[in-house]
Amino acid sequence: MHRLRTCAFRLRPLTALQTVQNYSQKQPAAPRTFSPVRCYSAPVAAEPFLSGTSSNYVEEMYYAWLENPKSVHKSWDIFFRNANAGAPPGTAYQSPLPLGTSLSTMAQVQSMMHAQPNVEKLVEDHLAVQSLIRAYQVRGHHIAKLDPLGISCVNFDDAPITVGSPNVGFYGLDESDLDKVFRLPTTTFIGGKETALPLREIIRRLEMAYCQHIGVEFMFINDLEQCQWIREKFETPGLMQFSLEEKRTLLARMVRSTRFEEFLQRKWSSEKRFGLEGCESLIPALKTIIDKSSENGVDNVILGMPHRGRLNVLANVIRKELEQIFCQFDSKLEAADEGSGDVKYHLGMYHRRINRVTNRNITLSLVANPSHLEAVDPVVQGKTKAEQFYCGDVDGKRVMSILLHGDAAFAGQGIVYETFHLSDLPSYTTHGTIHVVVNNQIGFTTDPRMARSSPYPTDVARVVNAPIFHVNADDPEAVMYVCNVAAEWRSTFHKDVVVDLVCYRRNGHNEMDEPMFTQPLMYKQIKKQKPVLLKYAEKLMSEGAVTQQEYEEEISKYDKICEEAYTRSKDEKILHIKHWLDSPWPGFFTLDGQPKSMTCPSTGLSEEELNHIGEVASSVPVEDFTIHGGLKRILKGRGDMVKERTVDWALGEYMAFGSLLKEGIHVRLSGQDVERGTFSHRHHVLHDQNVDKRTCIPMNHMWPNQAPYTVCNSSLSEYGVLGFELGFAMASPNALVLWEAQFADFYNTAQAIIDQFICAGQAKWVRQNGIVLLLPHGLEGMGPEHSSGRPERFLQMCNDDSDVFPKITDDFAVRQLYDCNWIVVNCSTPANYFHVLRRQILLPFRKPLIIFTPKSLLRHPEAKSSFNDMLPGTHFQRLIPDDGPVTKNPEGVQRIVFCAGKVYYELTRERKAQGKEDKVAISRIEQLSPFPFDLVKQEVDKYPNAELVWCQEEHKNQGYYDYVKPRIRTTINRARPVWYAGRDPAAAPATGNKNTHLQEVKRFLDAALNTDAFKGLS
Ligand SMILES: Cc1ncc(C[n+]2csc(CCOP(=O)(O)OP(=O)(O)O)c2C)c(N)n1
Ligand SMILES: [Mg+2]
Repeated sequence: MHRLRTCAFRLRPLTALQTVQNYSQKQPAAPRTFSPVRCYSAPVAAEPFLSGTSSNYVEEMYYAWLENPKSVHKSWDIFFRNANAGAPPGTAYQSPLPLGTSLSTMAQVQSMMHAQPNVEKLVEDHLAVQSLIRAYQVRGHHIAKLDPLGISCVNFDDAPITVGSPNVGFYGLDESDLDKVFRLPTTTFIGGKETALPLREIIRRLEMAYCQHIGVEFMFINDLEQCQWIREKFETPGLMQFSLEEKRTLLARMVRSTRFEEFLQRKWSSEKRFGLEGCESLIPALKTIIDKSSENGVDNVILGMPHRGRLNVLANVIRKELEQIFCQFDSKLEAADEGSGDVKYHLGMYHRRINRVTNRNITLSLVANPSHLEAVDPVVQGKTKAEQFYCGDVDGKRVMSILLHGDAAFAGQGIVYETFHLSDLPSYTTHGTIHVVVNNQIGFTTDPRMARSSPYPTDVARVVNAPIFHVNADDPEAVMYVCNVAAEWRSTFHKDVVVDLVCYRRNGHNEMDEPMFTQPLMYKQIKKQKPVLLKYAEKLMSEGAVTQQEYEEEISKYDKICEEAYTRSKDEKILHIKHWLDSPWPGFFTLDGQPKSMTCPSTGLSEEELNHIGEVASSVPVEDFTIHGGLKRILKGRGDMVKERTVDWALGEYMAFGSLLKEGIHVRLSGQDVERGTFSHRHHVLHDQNVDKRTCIPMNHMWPNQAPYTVCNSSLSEYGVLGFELGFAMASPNALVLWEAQFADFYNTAQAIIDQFICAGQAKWVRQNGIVLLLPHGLEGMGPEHSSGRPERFLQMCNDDSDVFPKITDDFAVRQLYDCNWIVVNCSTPANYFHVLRRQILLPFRKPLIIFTPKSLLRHPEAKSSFNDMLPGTHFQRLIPDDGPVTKNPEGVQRIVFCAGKVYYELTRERKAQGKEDKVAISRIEQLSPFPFDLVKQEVDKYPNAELVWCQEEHKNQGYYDYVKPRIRTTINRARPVWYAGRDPAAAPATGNKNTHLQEVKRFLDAALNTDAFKGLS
């Protein structure tokens, strides 16, 4: 840190290195190279007086000249005329002629040029000034005073660059030019109403705009209108003026922010709270963003944030009742809700109130999150998108998100990048997020030199051309200013923007930590640092904006509020995590938050509905639309199936989605290549073969007044997109939201979303979520990386007890679902897939549903279902018993093979080949978790003399075996062994060798069907 913290700031113009050398050797200004300007008929690369940065200036002149040749200096007039007439490089420029001279020949002009050296200098000087202005715009932030501690470690490069009046020589100007007046280009607003200013004033104003407490990074944005907008916001003289009232409000907000932390510290000095000390201006920053956005029409703000300052944000931004926060510090508080709960600085919140500044209603929610830094980012975006969707806010004018970040996490976590890349995609955009970074220049004990390779923690935002406003957080007015601009940016351009609050962390990582162990010099400096509230109060007092008495009154007023809330908090005996819900679902539960029933109606459909959906699925419901010939065949095949009253996998899915849409349920399917389907079976979006980008989604032509269907190919991100869909599903229970992995193997890059949110979300935050994961799974000889969705991992995280045979009641099946943390299924028939999707919505509560979906079964001739299995009265089958010859003589059955998924078809084929259809029963466990104890018991009771085998295609240490075995044993009271037929244990999920694959299949099928295989082993 110490090497870098003393680094000199540098500003470098865009001219080539030789310019620097020339300058240091005190030679005249280096010749500038020319960057070609559009529209010239003559090549101009060799014009001696033009530099790479002058093209804007020249272009401006050129357009002005085109409109009116008299509007530019005579020298430019001649230059453009010559250039347009085709003058060779180096000859187009001519010094202007004295008035009255004829321009008859080139030679004459040339000779005049040598007689007018001052004009050449004038042009060069203007270009130099332009270059200087641009240098400030590009790199002013390098020398802005951003770090309250003055020890910033941002290191840009090693070029020896300087700015400011003493260094104008660097641009080919000299001291004598400082008082000369220069015309200002249209790419700056420092002039205000003036069009020309003395150089000295130009520099002063640029320093004011770009080199004080605000550093603006925006010149990488390749949109001129956006750049001009930002320049205007920061360059226009006198913009950063605040009214007395604004200053007093700001002070009051700083008082709340500061005194809240002090209050917690006084009352609970040994509790972790990840206080905000050192960045107290975060609170006015967020309030400013919210006020401004509310003024611009936003009425719903969804926030995501990490630990730092979270309680303060809850108290002073979202306005959670203080006693609700304080009572969380009481360890004797009893939990009122089921589930494990979470620490106070992870809980979410939802609050609707009046914004006092704008007098408009505003809903604020803070999304609950795990410790996993930044994991909540895509979740917030998904929830925001859903809220926009449900209120018809198509361009994000009413609903917006704010994401807070720590400096180390923002730079380090890849999910930040993945989330940024969703920001402009049609089905994922939330039309601009405001990011606020609490840049305390440290992450736990690691300083930035060791934590990132980029100069700023915010550089990741540049990939989406988001402007970045760095601001010294010890200057609350500057903070308020940039936050206003950020909110205006979002409402103007609907694109992401970053506010980087450069601050410090007054304490250790938490209140218990000793920072001097690892950052001694930084913390010596921090100890000397006057608290920002004090600094700001002194400033306002010296300006006469407030009196000492008023300031003290403001403090005691807030301290009193805290004390009173503290007293009330002692009356709280019970902790209701329900009070911390970030996404309530009004009307879905009873008033006390319970499901309205413990039943699930039949998930079947009428014959007419099945026929209708089938017809739409096999047609093109718009006129004059040419589809691909191959697709015609596929649709015809679907039509034939409908006539035969059967469905395959894709059609079964169609039936489920199409029927839910009729019932007003929005269906959203997202993931990589889901529109066609990775395995080319789905085809939910038809593409006109003759008209570019003309598409048709038949599912949206299903019924009058149906709910909309969204199907969207996603970016190539699992973590980001799954998080997003989880957030989308969080917003409403009346939507079926599905995320499909390309192959299930890839889901593990989203593991944090699965572990932290999907598996444990309800237990931690009493928040239900009905997201569906479609995980294409199955060992088909495609090698280790396209085979397994790792069912063992999902099953291992199920919360049901393997050793307890549950009490079987009438509502057993539904109650089991209610009690579980998630549902894991592997359906072997399209009808069952259809039912489980519909059940997901018809249940009176929501649970995540993990479906291992097939690949080869998509086209397997036997993997089809009859309409009969989907009619009214039918339902999802948790276990599909064998209904073949074994049922005729159950006593004679020697073995029951339990299995799940596609291996069933391999087993039945082999059983037939071996002529054992009356000896071996094959029973499919379709819902692995919660485990169908009741149905498994019925099966084993049915075949009293059968030995029990679990067969799976996965390796022994993978798949379902470790989960089902103890549960089957519990079901039979451990009276019989449960044998294993499957692959041996292995590190990789599958072999890369096709031959080995086939041998393995043969071996385990033999074991599964050979009734002598386990003789004598018990
Ligand atoms: C994904 C993840 N990895 C590691 C941690 C452990 N951890 C908690 S806070 C922290 C430092 C965070 O630094 P920063 O983002 O700068 O936030 P600050 O605490 O400084 O506000 C770390 C590494 C975590 N919570 N999440
Ligand atoms: Mg930090």
